Amino acid sequence: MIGLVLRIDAKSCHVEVDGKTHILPLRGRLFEQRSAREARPIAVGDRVRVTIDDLGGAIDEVLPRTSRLVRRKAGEDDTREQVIAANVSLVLVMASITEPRFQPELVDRILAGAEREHVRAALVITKVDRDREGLAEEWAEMYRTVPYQTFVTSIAPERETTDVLADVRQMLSDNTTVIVGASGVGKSSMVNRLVPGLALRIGSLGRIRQGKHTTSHTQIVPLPGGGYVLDTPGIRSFGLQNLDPLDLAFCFPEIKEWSSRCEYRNCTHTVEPHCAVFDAVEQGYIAQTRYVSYTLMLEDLQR
Ligand SMILES: Nc1nc2c(ncn2[C@@H]2O[C@H](COP(=O)(O)OP(=O)(O)OP(=O)(O)O)[C@@H](O)[C@H]2O)c(=O)[nH]1
Ligand SMILES: [Mg+2]
Ligand SMILES: [Zn+2]
Repeated sequence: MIGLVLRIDAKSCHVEVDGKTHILPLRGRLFEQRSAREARPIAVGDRVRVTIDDLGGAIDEVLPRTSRLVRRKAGEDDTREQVIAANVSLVLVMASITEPRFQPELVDRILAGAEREHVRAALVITKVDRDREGLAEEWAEMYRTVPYQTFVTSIAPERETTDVLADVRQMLSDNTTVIVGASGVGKSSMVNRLVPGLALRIGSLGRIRQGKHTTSHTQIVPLPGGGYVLDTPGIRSFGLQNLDPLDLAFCFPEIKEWSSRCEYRNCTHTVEPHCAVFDAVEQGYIAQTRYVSYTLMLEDLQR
């Protein structure tokens, strides 16, 4: 039988088989077979072959993935990969304009992670009800030139962006979407808003200011109008690894576009003369913040 992994706990997984949820352990051999790079042999969104029997059953095999979103596992010395989600068709990067503050580098890192795996990405900038200076629209304009589809939202009852939320829902209904972003930006709140009756746990601002996370496990939620969303725990960092530094430019669509005009084919767009990317930054065709994110990620990869 084939099932869908809905959620992963320390020793077992929640797997949906024929519309019913089973809690199943993994066969030991799955740990032996996993690639040395991966911290865990299974991820939420995986399709699995399972046996269900009188004793409960087990997960026998993880089927090949159509896509994955992967980052370097958090922690200084850990160089293994963490697969955040498997078999997704859309990565929705979520950031708030304030509380917590907008972090362009984190946004760019996740976007680059999606590009690397050739998964479509889009951006939600939320809590616009708290945006006194109109910064959310400025950031959105910039990301639309990259180009990324970008939504500026609020779910605050009195200042809700109802039309834009309908657009977000429309996009999600066609996809299996993983929502990724820092803790406290409002990921679970957004999923609750889109799924009537759902009550995912939401953080309080006091806890968020103390750096406490609310969502502790990734889980899949089916949407009433079609599609699935994966709500994930907030992340502080998103590192890429096992990537040739020269391939990083391909993870930034606008840098890739300009790089064809650089004088050197192996240009890293940092110190080389006649670099079209550097000129495009100087002339304002590429945003400074995007270029800074690129150079910081490049330094990580060259280390
Ligand atoms: N003002 C305002 N607050 C919001 C909005 N969306 C969410 N919040 C608040 O932001 C806080 C955090 O929301 P969560 O949904 O728990 O954030 P999260 O991204 O799921 O956080 P983690 O699970 O820790 O990753 C809550 O207090 C929400 O009420 C919004 O559009 N405007
Ligand atoms: Mg959450
Ligand atoms: Zn260059």
